[in-house]
Amino acid sequence: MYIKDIKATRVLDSRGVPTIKTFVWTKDGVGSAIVPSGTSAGKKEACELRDGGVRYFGQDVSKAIKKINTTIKKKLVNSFVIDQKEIDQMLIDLDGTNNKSKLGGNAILSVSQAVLKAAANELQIPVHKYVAGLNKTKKQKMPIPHLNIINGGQHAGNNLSFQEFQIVPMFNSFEENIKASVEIYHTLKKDLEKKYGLSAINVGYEGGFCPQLESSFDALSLIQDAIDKCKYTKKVKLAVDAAANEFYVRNKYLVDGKEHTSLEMIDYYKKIIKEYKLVSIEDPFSEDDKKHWSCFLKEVSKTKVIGDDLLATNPRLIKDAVKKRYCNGLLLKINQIGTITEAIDAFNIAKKAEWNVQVSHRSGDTEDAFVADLAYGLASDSVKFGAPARGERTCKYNRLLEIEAFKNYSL
Ligand code: 2PG
Ligand code: MG
Repeated sequence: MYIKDIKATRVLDSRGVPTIKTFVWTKDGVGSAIVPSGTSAGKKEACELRDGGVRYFGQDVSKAIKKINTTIKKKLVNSFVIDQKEIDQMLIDLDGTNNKSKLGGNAILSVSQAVLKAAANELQIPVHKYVAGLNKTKKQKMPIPHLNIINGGQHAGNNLSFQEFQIVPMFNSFEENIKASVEIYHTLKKDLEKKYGLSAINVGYEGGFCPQLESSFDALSLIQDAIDKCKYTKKVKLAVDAAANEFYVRNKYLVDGKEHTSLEMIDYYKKIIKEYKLVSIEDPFSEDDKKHWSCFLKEVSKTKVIGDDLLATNPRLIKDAVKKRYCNGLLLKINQIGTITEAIDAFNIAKKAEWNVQVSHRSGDTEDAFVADLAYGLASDSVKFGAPARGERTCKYNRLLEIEAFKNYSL
């Protein structure tokens, strides 16, 4: 049950950027974890330690790896591997900063996550079950997937201002949800090719298509048409991640080629909600425009307003947002905060406030499917892992598919 050794090495994320893979060994087992990385990252996220300089254009992580292989290893070897909370606290204390800038949030998370996997291995139970045990989840459940099938913003080489246009299937099983999503994805692909030519079916960072469209309305209409064509109108809804930080310039929002004030954006969102019955909108405003988060929340009733860059999975920021009523949903990204324990705290604070919690991947992701186990183990309301295409996205959907298919088996 004790940690015998820890080693980290450099691997690549889905954008071809270096990231960290860490292994944690116990006497009889091993756990490993690869950390993801964001492109449209919020300002309050845990610091990602990168080398700078010329290697990998400054993106290398050799310093962070060295910290794991020396300082962190020295501190954690001989710790009890199932003491997740204590180990995470040791990592936080060892770092000693409030944004994990000394050791790097990427270094810390890779260790925190690998420790969890090593513990589950040691106990010979599935990772999701171990997560459920950590947080005393009463009943594990399959989350509702949000699949990002048109990419824009920083994730695509097109002119769409919003970053993600998602479909939200609401069938009774995860398998049916994936089936419907795949059918819609391929229908959309055919429609795009027919209407705009082959270049429209190129995909962005998260596997969604990136057609050159005039506005968010066009993107939502195309998706709605594909849903209707597949006869899923009643069961599949729409959602958006605006990622508004990215188009907030000098107190204005640059959307569809025009400048909008915050109040005009409220009207814009109300219009798309009305027309497309969105189930959720993520980051409708910049993290620096908090006032309009609260104004907006007062005006929407059924649509969930999800905070991502605004909250950075940070328990302190989430508590503040609950109090000030900025939003009613949390996007949970473990690398924004840097340890599993703090991510679980974030989850619990949000659930206590009766918020929706959506466990999320990053645009720079990897073949590590841990977030699928985390979502199922915590019984999160929903997940977003990108399109139903490309390995770093499908490995997470596939993990939930296999968990559902073999419910009575230990995997
Ligand atoms: C987001 C994420 C993931 P990134 O904004 O929600 O989809 O993007 O990882 O680039 O921050
Ligand atoms: Mg987001």
